[in-house]
Amino acid sequence: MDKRQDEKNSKDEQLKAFRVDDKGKALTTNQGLKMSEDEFSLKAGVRGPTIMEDFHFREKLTHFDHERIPERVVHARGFAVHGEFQLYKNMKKYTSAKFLQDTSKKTPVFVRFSTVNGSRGSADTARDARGFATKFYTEEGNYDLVANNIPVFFIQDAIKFPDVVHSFKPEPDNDIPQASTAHDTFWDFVANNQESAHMIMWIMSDRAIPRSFRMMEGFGVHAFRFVNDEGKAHFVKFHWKPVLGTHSLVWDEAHKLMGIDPDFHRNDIWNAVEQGFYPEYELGVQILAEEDEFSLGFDILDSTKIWPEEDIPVNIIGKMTLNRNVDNFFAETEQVAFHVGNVVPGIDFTNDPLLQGRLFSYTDTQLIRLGGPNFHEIPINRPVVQFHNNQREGYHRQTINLGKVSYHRNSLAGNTPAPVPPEKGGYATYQEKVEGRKVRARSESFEDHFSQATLFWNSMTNHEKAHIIEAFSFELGKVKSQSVRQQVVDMFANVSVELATAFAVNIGAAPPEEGGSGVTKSSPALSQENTPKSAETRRVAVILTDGFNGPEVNDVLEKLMTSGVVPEIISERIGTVRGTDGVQLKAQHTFLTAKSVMFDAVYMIRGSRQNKKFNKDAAYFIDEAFSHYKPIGATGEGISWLKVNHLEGKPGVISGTDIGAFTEEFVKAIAAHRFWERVLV
Ligand code: HDE
Repeated sequence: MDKRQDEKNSKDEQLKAFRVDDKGKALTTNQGLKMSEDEFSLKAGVRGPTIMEDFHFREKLTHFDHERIPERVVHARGFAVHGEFQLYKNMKKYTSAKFLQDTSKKTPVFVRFSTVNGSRGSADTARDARGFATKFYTEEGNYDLVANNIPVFFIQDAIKFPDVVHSFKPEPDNDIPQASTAHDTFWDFVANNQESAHMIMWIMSDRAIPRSFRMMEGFGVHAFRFVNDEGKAHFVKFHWKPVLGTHSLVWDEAHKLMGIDPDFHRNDIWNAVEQGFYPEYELGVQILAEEDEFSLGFDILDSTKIWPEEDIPVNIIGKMTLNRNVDNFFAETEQVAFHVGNVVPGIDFTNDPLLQGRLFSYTDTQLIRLGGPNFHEIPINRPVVQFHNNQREGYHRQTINLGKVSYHRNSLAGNTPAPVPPEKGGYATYQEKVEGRKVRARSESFEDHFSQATLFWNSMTNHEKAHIIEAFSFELGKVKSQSVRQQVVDMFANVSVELATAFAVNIGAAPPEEGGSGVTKSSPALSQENTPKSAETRRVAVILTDGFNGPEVNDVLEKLMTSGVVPEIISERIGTVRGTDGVQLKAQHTFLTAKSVMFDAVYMIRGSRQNKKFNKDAAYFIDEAFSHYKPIGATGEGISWLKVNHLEGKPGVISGTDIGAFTEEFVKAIAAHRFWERVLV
C-alpha cells in the first residue's frame, strides 16, 4: 500500500459508498420513478377527495409516519464526531491488541457524547453524568470503549440498573421533571441504596455540568483485562484526558443555558470542529498486576471505586483527535450502536457484576432500538474489516451471502468460514479460574460505601466544596418529602459532617450530630483545578459600538486570535460597526441573540456612539459574566465604564492602555477559566 493511501481514514473511505447527494437531481419515488408533481395529491376533481391510487402520496406519508425510532432508554441525547486515534507507546508488553502496538498507525474512531437522564430533545447542560463512547474501527474489528465522564457508578450490580434509572427518570404519574435528578424518587433511591454515595458526590460536583464535551475526562469505570501474546494478564482501567483540561460551568449559568441555548454543548463541539479546533484527548491506562488484585484495600471488581491516581499512576499511551463532523445526524449519531462487549484480542473482561450485566444489555437494547439483528450492517456500525460467519437473514439484511452453506462444520465449503487459532489473531477468552457456589448476594468486600466518597470530598478546593453544597441544597430543596431530605442528610453524614451540616441547614433538615468515615487522605488528581488550563478555543464576547478606537481594537483582536481565542462581536445590530481610522468590524450578535452565558469572557470596548440602551444592555451582560466569575477585559472607553461600575481592580478584571501588556494579561485570565475569589468580593 502506498503511503498516501495508508494516510486515508479507512472508515471515511467505507462511508463514501453510502453517501448520497440529492442536490441538482430529479425528484423520484423510492422506486426511482421520476415524478412530475410533488405538491398536490391525486384527487377526484380539484376539490374532491384524495384517491387511494396515489402511490406517491402513500409512499411519502408512510415513510414520514415511520421516521422515528425509539430513543435510547438512557443516553438518549447525544452528539458524535469522527476522528482518529494514534498511539504514543507500544503496549505489546501488556496487550496483543494490534491498535495498541503500532505507533505509526492511525485508527479511525467515532465518539458519541451524551447526557444520561434526559430525552432526545432535552437540554445539554442538565446536571448529569456524560457518556463518552468511542468506537475504534481497528484492523481486528470494532473495539468499543463505552465510558462516562465520571469514574464510578451508582450501583454495584447490573440487576439494579432498571431501579436506579426508574428513580432518576421523570416520575411516572406526571412525567415530571425532565432531565433532572432534583425530585423525590431519585433521592429516595439514593438514601435507600447507599452504595450510590460516591457517585452522588461526583454528580453533585462541577463534573456534572461540564463547560464542553471538549473539556471533560472519560473513564471506562470497570476494571478490564489486558492480555499479552504470552497469555499473561493485567487489570486495566481506561482514562481519557482532555488536552484542554477539565472545566465546568457554574450552576446558575448551566441552568440559564438550558433555556438560552439548549444545544450549547452541541454547538460548542460542532463549531470547534468546523473551525479546525480539533478536540484532543489522551488515552491513559492504570495497570495492576494480577497478583496485586487484593492489595488496594477495596475490591477492584466494585464499580463504585476508583484507583487513586497517586497510588496507581495513569500511564498516557496515545491521543485521539476528533476532526470531522457527521454528514447526517440520524444515519450516524442516532444509529451508532455501542456495545461494551465489542472487544479485540488482548482486551478482556473481569467479573465486575456491573460489567457482566452490561455485556447483556447493549445488544439487547439495539434489537428494539434498531429493529432487528442486522444493525451491524448499518454503515456507521460496520467494521472496516469484512465479517464472515453463518448468521443469516433477519429484518433489513443487506449482505447477499453467496453459496449454499450457512452452517458449521461443513465439507461443501471446505469447513469455512473457519475459526482462527489465537496465535493467528483469533479471539480466545482469558482462562480465568472461577469456582464458587451459586449465590444471590453482595460480596462483603463491596460493603464500604463511604470511604472514597470522603476521599473525593477531601480532595476538593474550597470553591468546589461550596458548589457541592449548593448542588445538594438545590436538588434536595426540590424534594417534597421531609423524610427523604432527612434520610439523605443522615446518609451523607457518613461522608462528611461538614458537608451534611451545610446542606441540612439550607433544606430545613436536622443537621447530624456525628459521622464521617474516618478517611483523611485526599487525591489531588480528583480536583479539576489540577488539570491543564488554556485560553485556546475560548469564546470572548467583544462589546462595542460605532466610534470605537479602530487600530487599537484591531490590534487586540489579532493578538487574541493568535493565542487561539475566538472573539465574537456583539453590538446594537448585526452587521458593520464603524471604528476610527476607517476600521470596520462585523457584529455577529446583538444583545438579543447573545447572552453572557454563551461566552467564556467579555472584552468591553464601547465606542463614542454609545447610548443609554447600549449601556444598559452591556451592563446587564457584564454583571452576569462577573457573577459567573468570568474574566473581563477592557480598553479605551471600556476602562471608564469599569470605573463607573466599580469593577476596576477586581479579581479577573483586566484593563490597560499598553495593548501588548493588556492582551497578554487578558489571555492569561481567559486561560485561568474563572476567578473564584470573587465570592468574597
Ligand atoms: Fe450504559 N447503557 N449501562 N453505562 N451506557 C446504554 O445502550 C447499561 C453504564 C454508557 O452513545 C444503553 O445503546 C447497564 C456504565 C454510555 O450510544 C443500555 C448498565 C457506563 C451509553 C445501557 C450500564 C455506561 C450507554 C442504552 C449497568 C460507563 C451511551 C442505549 C449495569 C462506563 C452509548 C444503548 C451511546 C448506553 C445499559 C451502566 C456508559 C440500555 C445495564 C457503568 C456512554 O444498553
